[in-house]
Parts: sequence; C-alpha cells; structure tokens
Amino acid sequence: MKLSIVLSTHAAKFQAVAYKGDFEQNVVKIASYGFDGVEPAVRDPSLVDHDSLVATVSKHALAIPAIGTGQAWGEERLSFTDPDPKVRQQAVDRIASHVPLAKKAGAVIIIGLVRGIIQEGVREKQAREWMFSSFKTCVEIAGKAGVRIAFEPLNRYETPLLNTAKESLELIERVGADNLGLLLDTFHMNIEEPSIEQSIKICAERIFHFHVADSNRWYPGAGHLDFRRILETLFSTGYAGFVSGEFMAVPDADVAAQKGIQHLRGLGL
Ligand code: LER
Ligand code: MN
Repeated sequence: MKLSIVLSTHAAKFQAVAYKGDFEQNVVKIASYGFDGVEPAVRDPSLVDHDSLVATVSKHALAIPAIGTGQAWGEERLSFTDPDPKVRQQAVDRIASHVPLAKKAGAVIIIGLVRGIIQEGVREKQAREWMFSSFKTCVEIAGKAGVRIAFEPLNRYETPLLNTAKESLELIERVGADNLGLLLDTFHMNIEEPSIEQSIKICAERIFHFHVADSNRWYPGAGHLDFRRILETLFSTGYAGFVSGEFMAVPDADVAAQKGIQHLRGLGL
C-alpha cells in the first residue's frame, strides 16, 4: 500500500492538516516515518515556488499524489457558489492556477471545499448550477494539460452540496470527462454513507484518490473504523493509488503520523 500524508505549504486553520509550518523539515520527518508521498495543501500556487516544492519532495524520495485546494475557501472564502460572479471567477482561476503545479508534480487536483456552500439569499438550484458550470470549466482546463481532478464528497457539517459518493458520481457522469474522478475520505464517509464498503464498490474505477482518518478524525487506529475491511474493499476495485492520511495533529503531528502509519502498515495489505 502506498501511503502519503497531508502537509500544508502555509500555516493553515484547517485542523485535519496534520503538518503545518516548515515544509522541508516536515518532508524529512514524513520520509523517515516510512511514508511514500506527501499531499501538499496549497492555498495559492502563485505564492509557492513550484520547482523547489517538487525538488524538495523528490530529494527525499517521496511522490506527490494529490494537491489540496480547500484553503482558498478556508482562508479566503473563494468558492464556485459565491453570489458575486467575480468571486466565482476567482475560484475558477485559482483552481486553474493549480494545473501547472499539478502537472509538474504528477498530482491530481482536489476539489473539495472550493465548491462552497449555499449562501444566504441564494436558491439551491442556482448554487448547484453555478457549481456545475465552474466545475466543468475547471475540468476542461485541467483536461487540456492532461491533469486529473478528484472531487471530494464532504459531510453535511461542512457543506450542504454533495455529501455522498452516489450524488458525486452523478455529478461526474453529468460532466462526462475522463479526467474527472472522486476523492473518497473515510471521515466524511463514516458520517454520510449508508455503507462505506458499498459506496467504495459503486465508485470503483472512478476513485482517483483516497483520504483516511478514523471516526473521530484522529489517526487510523484511534477510533472505531475497520480499516482492514475498508482498504480490502478499496483494493478489490483495482485501486492502485495512494492512501493519504488527513487527520488531526492529536496528540501532536509526529505521534499521529507514526501511530497512523503503524496501524495501516500493520494490516499487511
Ligand atoms: C479536505 O480533504 C476535507 O476532507 C475537508 O474536510 C476539508 O474541510
Ligand atoms: Mn479529505
């Protein structure tokens, strides 16, 4: 099993980013714990030196399977569903600006929180239309560069828009592009899916990336999810990508990363 962990390139508010702060120092630790990759959370790619990010990660023999984009919502409130067309355009431009970095890194671009929420005074149908058209534009831009996008269903406490794997699959089918797939996250699935395993099976080859956290969003092994069953089901679909840790720094980032990898490697999958 190829394992990675989320690492922020900037200080971030989002609590489930285990690692924040000095990038290279964290990459060194992540490599020493036995991970095969890092998943950078990048708020704004124009503030990051692309060559040095990719070089720093490769220097420590790690891959970059995916790039997270949610800080653009978390820190700047950019989203596809903002009532202001300028903000919606900025959100699309921001995702488009990830394409060269993702191409250089060989990573998929994650679209999660940037879809936004249903803001006050906006009808749900309208929000869904804005979301769909922004989403389609991003997929087309990425597609031209041969970059894949992974859409992440999120639980109801973060957004009312697209909480389940099934609804997200329907969106993907409506867009109808080969470079668009799903990022499934066990934390969200534990809240929203009737059966985590069944949902993994229905998404099958559409799964482009996979996040793991336990039921309490601590490291795998700290809650009550059955990772053997979940990951056996994931691999039975033919999934050959990374399993990426996105969990809280509890009791701290280093202990969480080490305990998480110990639990997952211990499954012998
Ligand atoms: C991001 O991958 C995620 O899972 C979200 O919960 C971010 O808020
Ligand atoms: Mn996630």
